[in-house]
Amino acid sequence: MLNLILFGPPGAGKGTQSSKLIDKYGLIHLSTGDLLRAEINAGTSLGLEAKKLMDQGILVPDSVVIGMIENKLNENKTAAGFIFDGFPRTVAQAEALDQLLAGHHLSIHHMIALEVNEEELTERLLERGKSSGRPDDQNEDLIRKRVQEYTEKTAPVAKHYESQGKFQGINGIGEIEIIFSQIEAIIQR
Ligand code: B4P
Repeated sequence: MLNLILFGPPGAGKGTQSSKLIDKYGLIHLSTGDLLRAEINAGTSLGLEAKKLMDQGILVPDSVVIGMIENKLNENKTAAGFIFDGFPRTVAQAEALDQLLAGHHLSIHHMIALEVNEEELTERLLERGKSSGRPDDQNEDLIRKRVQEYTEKTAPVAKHYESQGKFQGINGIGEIEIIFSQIEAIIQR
């Protein structure tokens, strides 16, 4: 069993590296961003509420994303492991995740943080916005708001896992394959 958190600001490459990890290790990908966008596309009331916040670059309430993760853990009891991508994004979400995993006799093995500066993040997201159709990728002010939310509410989550001896930071700028090999080195350690 391998349970990883991929951590970092918006556009750091969490989704990109997650798909490579899934291919190699057969893990279940739990991306709260993807789960929320699925709710939006399905037109559910949860999706409609989440969209209002996501389109402003604001985090959705903890209770919403914690409930989604709980459902997914219950649906995948025989998984080889999980990649948590974009979750936890607040200290309250991190505490809830620890509790949920303990209830399944599981725990996090590594939190791997992709470190990327704000200028590079903005450039990447505006570039993705040209083809993704994501409203939150198409406006520089909105991207800066997302980075501000990250700095204020999400960055403190690193300390939570640092205190458990699970935090590992790596340079998220450079070739995707080289970043992936650094992640693999952490997993195999
Ligand atoms: P997410 O969907 O999690 O979006 P993200 O942070 O933009 O994605 P990521 O870092 O995975 O970027 P990617 O690899 O694609 O969140 C969206 C919104 O949902 C949030 O703002 C929030 O409102 C809400 N939300 C989600 N989870 C929540 C939670 N837990 N609590 C509350 N609210 C929540 O990479 C970006 C781009 O960079 C891509 O185009 C990629 O090709 C490129 N790239 C990747 N690696 C690269 C590299 N090494 N070099 C150059 N380009 C690279």
